[in-house]
Amino acid sequence: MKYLISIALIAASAGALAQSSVEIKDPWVRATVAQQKATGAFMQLTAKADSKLVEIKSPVAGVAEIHEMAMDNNVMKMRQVPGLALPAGQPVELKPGGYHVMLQDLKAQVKEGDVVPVTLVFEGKDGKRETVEVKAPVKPIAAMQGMAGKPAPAAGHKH
Ligand SMILES: [Cu+2]
Repeated sequence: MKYLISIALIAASAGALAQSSVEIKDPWVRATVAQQKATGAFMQLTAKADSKLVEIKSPVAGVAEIHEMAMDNNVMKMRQVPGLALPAGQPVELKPGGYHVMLQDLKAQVKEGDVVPVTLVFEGKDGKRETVEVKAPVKPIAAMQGMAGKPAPAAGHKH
């Protein structure tokens, strides 16, 4: 038993050491309908020191790009940006209607309940690159209207 506990502790501290210099919170990918070829991935990034998100990869998509949404002549348009600046200590939101990761050339439908691996490449001020993989759960399109969702089935309802 003691042996098991120490293994668990080692695993936990190794996990902490492996933590990236950018904190990634609440990653998610928007579910698609059949035949849809593109979707968005969203998350909140907080860098410990000034850095940049420079590259995105995901096995579900042939092409992954960093996009921004911006008003252009009163029309909301999105365009690719070469990188996303992450100022130290400042949370940067990737969310519907703003910056997002565009997953294009999807190889299959992305369904609610799936978990999509997304690889993020960050570049520090010194030019050093760091690769971090996150597992982004797939949420239905309605999730963009808020995080409320359906209440969990009444767990206390026992017979
Ligand atoms: Cu886009």
